[in-house]
Amino acid sequence: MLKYICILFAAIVGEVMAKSMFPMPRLPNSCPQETFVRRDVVSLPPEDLQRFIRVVREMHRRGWMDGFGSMHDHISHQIHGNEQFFAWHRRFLRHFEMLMQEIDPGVMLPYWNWGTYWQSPMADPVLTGAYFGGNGRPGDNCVMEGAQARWGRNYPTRNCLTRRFRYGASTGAFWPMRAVRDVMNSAVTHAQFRSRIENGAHGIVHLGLGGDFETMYAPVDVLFFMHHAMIDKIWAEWQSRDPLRYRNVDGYDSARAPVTSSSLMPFYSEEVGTALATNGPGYCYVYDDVPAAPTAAMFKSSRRAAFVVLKAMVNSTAAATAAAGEGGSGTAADAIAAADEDTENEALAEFRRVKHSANSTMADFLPPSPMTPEWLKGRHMDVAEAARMQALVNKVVAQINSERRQKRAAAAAAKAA
Ligand SMILES: [Cu+2]
Repeated sequence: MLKYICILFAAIVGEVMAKSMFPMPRLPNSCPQETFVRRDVVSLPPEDLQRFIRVVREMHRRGWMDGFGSMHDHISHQIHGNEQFFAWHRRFLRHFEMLMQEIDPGVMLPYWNWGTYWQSPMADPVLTGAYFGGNGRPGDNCVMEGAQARWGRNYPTRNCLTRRFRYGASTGAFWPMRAVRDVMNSAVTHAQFRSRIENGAHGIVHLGLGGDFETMYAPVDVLFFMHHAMIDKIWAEWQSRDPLRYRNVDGYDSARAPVTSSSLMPFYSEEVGTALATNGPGYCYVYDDVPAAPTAAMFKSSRRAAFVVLKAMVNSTAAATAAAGEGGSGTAADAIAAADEDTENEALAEFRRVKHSANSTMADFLPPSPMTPEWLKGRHMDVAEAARMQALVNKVVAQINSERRQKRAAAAAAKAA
């Protein structure tokens, strides 16, 4: 049994949580001898999905979703728009996952890979009644289908859980993974990478879903944790390309003080350095298609040296890791990136597109629409960086379109010959 540090939330979150205790389990000092893998939610077998849904419903019943929403809201300026963003959200997700495991120890937080249906998110199964529901209903924007159908919330006011898609019936496009990989390839420092991801691929999903999802209390919606698990996975993949990224951070916090691995994370008061490896002590997880951090040997401060022993990574990762370990110059992540040109994602997106618009099979993909300066500023985001990311994603989508046109032309020519 984990020991709870019960925090009386009244002082921080006001009346709403005054009577209830929001559990803050301490991070364990080591990991069990098992591999805990976070998977794509659509790859979960039905019984695992049902277990996950049962757990989050129980968390909701206990008022914990309100606790997460209010906590995130109250310190929002400290954890967005600066170098606490990645580490703090990793810790926050782990907090959520540990509370999940209080209810059912065998359940892991899955991620929502919005890159699969980036072009037409409304066709994403995750946004249907079979998973976590889509748009709120007309009028009051209440989510009426899926795992959170007719959920209420008590923070910041008593209401239903809401979503309101950006364009009425549509969220607009998200980022294709090829553009995300462009950012992974070009960013050198943590600060660069954080700013480019936060002000690009991350923001557009919050804006697209709208309603509670575009507010600072978005963690009242379970989908927040699955979206941020995807963001965390993207960070983990970028880290896996250079071992130093598991040890060092850079940039500044909200008070313009430098962030180092010994800076403390807001609210949790643990060092940023403790959150830099997903399989480090207390975190103890890996993503199904991201190489794990090398174990203790590379960490100088091995005061807590018990890392997860990794046995059962998925095949592609295991193979890529083995290849990298055999003296190859490329990293495991490079091998994976090379194998994954996102053709599958694009094919899936195109399949849906064709299905949904029979007359426009020749239509180009559309890039996400720009986030407005007002929207960005209200969320501690960077208008100039968002504009640079918009230019990047526009360019990548144009490349994808031109390749598709060439392919079609080649196919037509072959047919004619
Ligand atoms: Cu956040």
